[in-house]
Amino acid sequence: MLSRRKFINATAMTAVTAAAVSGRAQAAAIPEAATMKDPATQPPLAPHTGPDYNPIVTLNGWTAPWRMNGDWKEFHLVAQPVVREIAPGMKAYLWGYNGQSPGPTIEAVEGDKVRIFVTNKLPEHTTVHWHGQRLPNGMDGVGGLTQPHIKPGQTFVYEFQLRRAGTYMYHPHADEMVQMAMGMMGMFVVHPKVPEDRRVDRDFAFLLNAYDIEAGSYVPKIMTMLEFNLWTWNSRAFPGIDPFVVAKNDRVRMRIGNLTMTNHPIHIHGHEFRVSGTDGGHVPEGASWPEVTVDIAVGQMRDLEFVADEPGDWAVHCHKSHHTMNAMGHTVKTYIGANLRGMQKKIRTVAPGYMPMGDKGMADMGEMEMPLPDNTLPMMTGFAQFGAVEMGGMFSVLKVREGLSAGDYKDPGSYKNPEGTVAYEFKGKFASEAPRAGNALDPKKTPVDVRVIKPGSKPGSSGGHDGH
Ligand SMILES: [Cu+2]
Repeated sequence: MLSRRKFINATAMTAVTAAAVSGRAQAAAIPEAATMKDPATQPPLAPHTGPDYNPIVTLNGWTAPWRMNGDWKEFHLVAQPVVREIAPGMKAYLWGYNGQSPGPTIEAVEGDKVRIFVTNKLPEHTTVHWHGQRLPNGMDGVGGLTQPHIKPGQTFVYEFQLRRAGTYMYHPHADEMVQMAMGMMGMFVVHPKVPEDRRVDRDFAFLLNAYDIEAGSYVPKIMTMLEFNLWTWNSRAFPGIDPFVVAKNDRVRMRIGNLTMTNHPIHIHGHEFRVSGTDGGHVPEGASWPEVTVDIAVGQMRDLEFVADEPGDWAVHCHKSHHTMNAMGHTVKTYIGANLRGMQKKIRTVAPGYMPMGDKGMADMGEMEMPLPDNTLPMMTGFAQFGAVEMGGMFSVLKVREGLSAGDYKDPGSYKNPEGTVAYEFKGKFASEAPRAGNALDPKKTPVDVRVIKPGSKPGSSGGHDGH
């Protein structure tokens, strides 16, 4: 704990050494490490020092507070075990920073000198790597290679100047497989020095991550390489992921980083976006490209930008359909087309209430309230105004509404579709009951010419190879 007098002394020292390149003397006083208990999206943290910028909204997350010490912006991360709610009904025992996994988003401005204190409260050593940043080699956070490991109980200091604006991540480079499987990661956003540069109205950020937590247990299986059962955004799974709430005609940015072990094609409905940022920083406007889905590879960051000019509730999701499911058994047999009804009677003699499932697909599961083991999530779930959404995992909703005031991120509820703009059930007559005159496809009028051609031969030729 830091006494007030020590703090004042440290501040006084700042005045003396302000011109020094290294801030080692100033680092003597550690800023308090804020913690967050709430897994909901926290209001953006407006800058209270330096140039103005539009602050980040971290999906189901928050921004790390900082203090100025001379011309250094100081942050304090505490690596520690945390309890993270993945979605209501399921909690995971993870490792993270400052009370959550992911850790808080670090936000600063191009040109800022940042000093980041990292305290290790884990049971094993760690480091922090500042993924994508240009910095002195010794600040890169690769345990053993660029620095000694941070042992449990130790606090290390990272100091560097932010040389380019863009979207970055942070994560350990120490027992990496375990520590990342346990949820240790965060985002790092560097705003441009000129506040007007690439300004948007709503700037969202989230990480793609994944866990393998068996139903009924709480700790991720760290040896899993690909068969994860929880595909998450910022360690949350649908319906636990908050919506992206935006006002109609807002300029929207989504900054996405991938720290899973596979790629994720992220798809936004109803709008085209431009890929405006990559690992290398901002893409010049003329070189940005339009998409409705962008594949984000392992270790990559992508910025997507669009004008939200279509009101509605638009799905935003990973396009790998297994990644929009929660905990599922990959060994479940496929029964589509099988007649399970005959079996039902027999099985019910030994298992009353047995219900065959899956012979018509699995849509039934979205609506069914089946008893689940403790601490897991239904595979397909979530309800909206028209019924079961049948999703889980990496899925959320972009809610574009008219007349939202700036800074209003409250869930506005379901979209009220204007009359006559919702797909509806056809109640008229089918074509077979009222055939059109002169239907060219009517087999009675136009006999279909079917010929079987010997493989390897061309129609009209005698077969065999040409030219010999
Ligand atoms: Cu995916």
